[in-house]
Amino acid sequence: MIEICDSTPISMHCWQGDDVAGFEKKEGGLTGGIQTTGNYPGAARNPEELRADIEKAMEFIPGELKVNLHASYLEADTFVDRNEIEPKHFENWVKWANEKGVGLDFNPTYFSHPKSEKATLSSSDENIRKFWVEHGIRSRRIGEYFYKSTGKVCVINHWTPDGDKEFPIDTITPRLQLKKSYDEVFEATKDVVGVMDGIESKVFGIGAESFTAGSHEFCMGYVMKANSDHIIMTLDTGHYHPTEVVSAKLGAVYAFSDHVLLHVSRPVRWDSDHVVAYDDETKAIMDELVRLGKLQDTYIATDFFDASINRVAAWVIGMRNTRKAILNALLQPVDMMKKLEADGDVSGRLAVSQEFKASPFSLVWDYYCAKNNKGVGLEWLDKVREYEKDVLLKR
Ligand code: RNT
Ligand code: ZN
Repeated sequence: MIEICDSTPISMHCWQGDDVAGFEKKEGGLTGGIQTTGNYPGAARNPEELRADIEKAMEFIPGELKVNLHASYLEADTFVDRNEIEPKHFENWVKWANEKGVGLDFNPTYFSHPKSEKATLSSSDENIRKFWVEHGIRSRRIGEYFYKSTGKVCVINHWTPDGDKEFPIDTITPRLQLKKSYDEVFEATKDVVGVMDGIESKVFGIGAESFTAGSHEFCMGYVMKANSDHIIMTLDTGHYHPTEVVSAKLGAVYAFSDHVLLHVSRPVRWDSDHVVAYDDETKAIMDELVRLGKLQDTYIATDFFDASINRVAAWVIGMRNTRKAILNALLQPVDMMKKLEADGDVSGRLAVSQEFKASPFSLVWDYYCAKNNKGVGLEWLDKVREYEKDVLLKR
């Protein structure tokens, strides 16, 4: 079980390190209905600092790792617009990833840009829509470049914030535009290999509270109708109504899909992107994936951004919690519970599942961390504090 846990990749999002700012040489803050709050010192200001911070976090994160980039983390001497991005702008990331032995995932950035103010892929302005379609096309080509240069499949997540503060009168035209745009992106890049494409839905964003073009029904409909081996659903734990949980959706989605991309986050009252906790829902998701026999088919990625605490600590805490939930799930007595259920022993099923919750999991977790030399218990905390003193506070 420890080996399965260890070899299950988690894709760590780069954007925790700099509050989703990116490295484009342009003015303007974070838009798209997402927000980082807090101004803890030490955010990475350039690619070198970001990579150094990721490396520091990696010292304390056990298990197979990938690093997840947004298009806005490109490197170029001058401003390169989103419809001009090319593999060469990510050469340093590839070199670094290969040195570290990690895979790379990718995201087109459909926000924080003057042309994203009203809408992107769902825009009724053909120039704007085409601009973003080109961005999507280029993103898939960069994904293929990552695959070819790292040897690891690149998982691309497509998320667009397009929406409306008020209820639009016409709710179908933007959806038909979005559908057309995704179709055009995939059609123009159908030769691309080594890429999986998650389509991420959302219930609302800040400033787009009443309507989102890429709603759950839209994205699920798109993926199911595409019936493709690479177009899959992305389920972000913060993107549903507060009483809905991703753990309860997986069994239904897997009845129709071979793969799912997970964005592991923590909504607190809303899609607040708090650091992943070792909480009931994170555990329930991993429990469910193991019970379904789908852990290996699920692309697990983290997605949170907290600017109010040490950002390296945020990564370590969130990634360790995600990994903990995977290990804990693998230790469940699944066969026993399935047998009890099949035999109709519903009392036994409840008794076993509840007893398991109090098992001494932390001993196994400590053993796993020690074996991987990633720090037992809170050993990592002093080291991250030292890094804060020596590096982060000097920025
Ligand atoms: C936003 C989505 C999306 C972003 C990242 C930065 O609500 O969750 O995945 O968080 O792409
Ligand atoms: Zn997400």
